[in-house]
Amino acid sequence: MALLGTNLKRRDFLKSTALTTAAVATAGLAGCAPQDEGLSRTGSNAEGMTAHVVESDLAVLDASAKWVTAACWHNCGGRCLNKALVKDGVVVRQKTDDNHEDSADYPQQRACVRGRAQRRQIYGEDRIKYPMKRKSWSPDNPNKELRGKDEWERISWEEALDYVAAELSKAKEQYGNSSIFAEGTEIGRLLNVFGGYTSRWGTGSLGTWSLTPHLIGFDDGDTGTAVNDRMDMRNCETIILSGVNPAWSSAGNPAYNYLQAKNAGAKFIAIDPYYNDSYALLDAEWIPCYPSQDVAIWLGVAYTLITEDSESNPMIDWDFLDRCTIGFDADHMPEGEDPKGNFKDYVLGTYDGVPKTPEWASERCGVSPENLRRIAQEIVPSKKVAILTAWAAGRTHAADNLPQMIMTIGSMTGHIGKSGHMCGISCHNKASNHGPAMVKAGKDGLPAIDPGVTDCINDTELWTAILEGSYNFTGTAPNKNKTGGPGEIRPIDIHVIYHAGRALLQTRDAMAKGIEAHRKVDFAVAHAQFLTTSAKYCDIILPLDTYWERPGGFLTGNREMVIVYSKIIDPQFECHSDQWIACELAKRLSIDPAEVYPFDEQQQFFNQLAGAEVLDADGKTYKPLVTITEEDIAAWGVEGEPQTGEIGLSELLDLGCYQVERKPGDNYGYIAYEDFVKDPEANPREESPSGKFEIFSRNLSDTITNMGYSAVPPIPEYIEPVEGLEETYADFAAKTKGEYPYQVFNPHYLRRSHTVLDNNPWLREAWPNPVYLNAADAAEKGIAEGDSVLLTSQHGKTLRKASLTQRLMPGVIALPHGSWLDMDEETGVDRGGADNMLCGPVGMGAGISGWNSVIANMEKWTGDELVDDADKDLRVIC
Ligand SMILES: Nc1nc2c(c(=O)[nH]1)N[C@H]1C(S)=C(S)[C@@H](COP(=O)(O)OP(=O)(O)OC[C@H]3O[C@@H](n4cnc5c(=O)[nH]c(N)nc54)[C@H](O)[C@@H]3O)O[C@H]1N2
Ligand SMILES: Nc1nc2c(c(=O)[nH]1)N[C@H]1C(S)=C(S)[C@@H](COP(=O)(O)OP(=O)(O)OC[C@H]3O[C@@H](n4cnc5c(=O)[nH]c(N)nc54)[C@H](O)[C@@H]3O)O[C@H]1N2
Ligand SMILES: [Mo]
Repeated sequence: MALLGTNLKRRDFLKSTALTTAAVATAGLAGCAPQDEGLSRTGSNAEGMTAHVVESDLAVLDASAKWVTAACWHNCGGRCLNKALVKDGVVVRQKTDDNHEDSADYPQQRACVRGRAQRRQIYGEDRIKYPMKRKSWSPDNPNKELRGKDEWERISWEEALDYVAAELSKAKEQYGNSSIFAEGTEIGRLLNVFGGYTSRWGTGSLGTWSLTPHLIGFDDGDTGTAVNDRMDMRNCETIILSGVNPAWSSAGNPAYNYLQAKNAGAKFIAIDPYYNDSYALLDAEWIPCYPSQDVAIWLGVAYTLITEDSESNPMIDWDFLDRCTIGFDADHMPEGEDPKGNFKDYVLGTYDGVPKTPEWASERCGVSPENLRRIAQEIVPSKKVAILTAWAAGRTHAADNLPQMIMTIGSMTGHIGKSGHMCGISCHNKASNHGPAMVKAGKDGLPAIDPGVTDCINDTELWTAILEGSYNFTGTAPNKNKTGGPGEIRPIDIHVIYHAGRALLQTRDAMAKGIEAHRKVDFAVAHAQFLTTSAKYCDIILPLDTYWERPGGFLTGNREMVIVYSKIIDPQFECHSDQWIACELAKRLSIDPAEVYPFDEQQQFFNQLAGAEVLDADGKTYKPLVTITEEDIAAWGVEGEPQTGEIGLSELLDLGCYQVERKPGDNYGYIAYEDFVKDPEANPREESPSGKFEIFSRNLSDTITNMGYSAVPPIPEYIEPVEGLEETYADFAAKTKGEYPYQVFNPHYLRRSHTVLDNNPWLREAWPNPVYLNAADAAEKGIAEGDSVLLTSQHGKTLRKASLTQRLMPGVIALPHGSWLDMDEETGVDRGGADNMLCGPVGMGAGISGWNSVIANMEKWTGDELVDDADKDLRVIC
């Protein structure tokens, strides 16, 4: 097992050349191309790195070694094929997709460096190997204040499960089920049978794109706010990317897909505070802007479109506005509304006396007036244009109308619903390629269990609710139900925190409050693979297996393929799955485990295989994917019926991936909103009350305002964000800067998938995780490359080493998302660069986590110099 488990530090590691060569070759740190493919992609691949053949030690490739498809299950937006070479029960190599020849139309699903370094993770010496207990914790004397600081001791599974069951029972008896706060699908099933628990919800990834699009008719079913498929993107002349970085944050093929559009002749324009690697790859022109101010950008553009439109220079698609939208001007207002409330008059300042000119907008978004006018010229209706944005700009305060603003611009220019024209989201695992899934997994068949408790806390108040005893209840899972509110202040009295999914203490708003909340409750427990931030602040840690140690399953999200992974190795040490833990706890809580899981994980996987479907070549009908025989069913020891599909069960498991081949002109093309735009009367938008795109939406304004966080207007007006640009000034009009003069945003970073893989030594070596500063800003503060920098916000302090760049808008700091907290308990300063140390418990609009609207100060750190992450000790506690 301890194959990679030596605690080598970077310096020692580099001393051994032989070891370095072997490790680099096997981990794929140096390159990304599968070993035995031709160099068909010589330029940059999806990660923006040069493809190159890696060396390999052929000695391990003997007959007893077998390639098996391994899960790469993280939430990085990528869906990539990852194969492990297993010899004598140990993974000795990893590789990626070599199932078929690579081409732009039918690309391989290549894994990134993170995925290929996973072996270093699974075999990490810092795995939680046994149940652990905080030394000073006992049921009668919890010593709560020592959470996060205490030492750990190994205990038996029996003891650990008994403790956890006893604490759950105690909380239920003394304070009721709502006193248990838990996160995790599997533990959620158990706790629902146990009578319920308090859950959480948040706008997470999507920010303002989670609720708004649905309320205004700008949500294309399965895929959310959709754009056209990757083949159609090649028909665009101009592609505007506003806050889009697939090279960092959509692993797999999205950046490669954009490159095909470029090869087909498209010009790229980037509107972003950061000239990121995707823009560099696409040779995009850069229009720098401030973060969190995008509504102002588009208002400046809208003003230009309205005022410069004429018959000889048509800048507005009046026909589109007339047929497909309501609320643009006084003639198109919904019945019963004041005609003066229309969008056009707001932009012109007809009634409020403030025309939203490019000059007005420039002051609020940092884009020069000339550039705002030029953006308008670039997107005129006569051109084939894509206006694409990702979720980042929506993860900001006061941007609840941003999706509506983008939809309004797309409608004004007619770039929606036609080939070569598209407007909306391109992000995460659907980046650059929307449309219905061409192949999909079946359901696991587990019956839903009713929640016994309705309490559900928004992320922005998760920790303050625990500390203060009340919160704003806006419904159970408002984002899933696509509606929220009306808000209702409810008392809440949390005594137990149960972490069994997500990395909440690290990834939710207001981490400093989170630490306090963990030190307040009676008991905290985590299922964990490593001593993550959430686990560190608990009393008991239960050692969790990884997806490599489980029966198998599906990974989906890229419409063209599914990955079917298998078990790679036996569970390491005393690790177990969430389901096993739930069943063991059930027994101790007098619950029959069959009530939680009527059948096991093997049957769940089989059900997904049996129910999997693939789209026929007609592009319309789904048919079963997998052929299953009586023998398969007997060999698997499951219940099921034989069936005929497109591929045999063992062949599918061997390939580990089913990808539908695409060709130009096939039937799988997708044009978002096509039917609606062709004939809005016959194909109304189902979600919006008017059936049209609502540029004026009473539905939006009422629904979100009633949630009780802050008022949202019915048209896309500019609202000052809390902790936005204006708040960096003591006096905005006089332009005197204030105590927190910089804006901070959190790029999703290459080393990690959020917090996952942060502790991987190979990846620490590859990506140091600095804080990115504008070089002129740094010079002004006497900060040089590599200096340690203290960032201070109203909510906390964190340290990182500086990386100076000209690619960042002045006044803006980019602090990568997800770096593990490394708290100096003496000073309260985090040495880990944890982004949520700077974020506060600020809820606006639809309960938005506004991580990209944070303000801070920076200074050169005069304390001890920071140790590079790669030179830090791993957290080995057992
Ligand atoms: N400041 C700031 N905060 C942010 C963001 C930001 O940009 N800035 N981004 C936000 C976004 S977009 C997202 S999606 C969230 C992500 O927030 P999270 O989902 O909380 O982040 P992950 O790091 O992916 O957390 C997954 C956790 O689950 C654990 N895990 C892995 N497999 C299993 C398993 O089988 N069972 C259990 N029980 N646990 C498992 C991992 O070890 C890890 O601790 O963060 C959000 N938070
Ligand atoms: N390597 C890696 N990849 C990931 C993740 C990860 O943690 N690591 N997380 C995954 C997840 S769950 C998600 S939700 C996605 C998130 O993916 P995105 O929502 O796309 O977020 P980012 O990649 O952080 O930022 C994209 C771009 O937006 C810019 N930007 C930031 N704020 C603003 C703004 O206010 N306005 C404008 N115009 N631009 C802005 C940034 O500079 C960056 O260039 O990433 C996914 N991919
Ligand atoms: Mo996300």
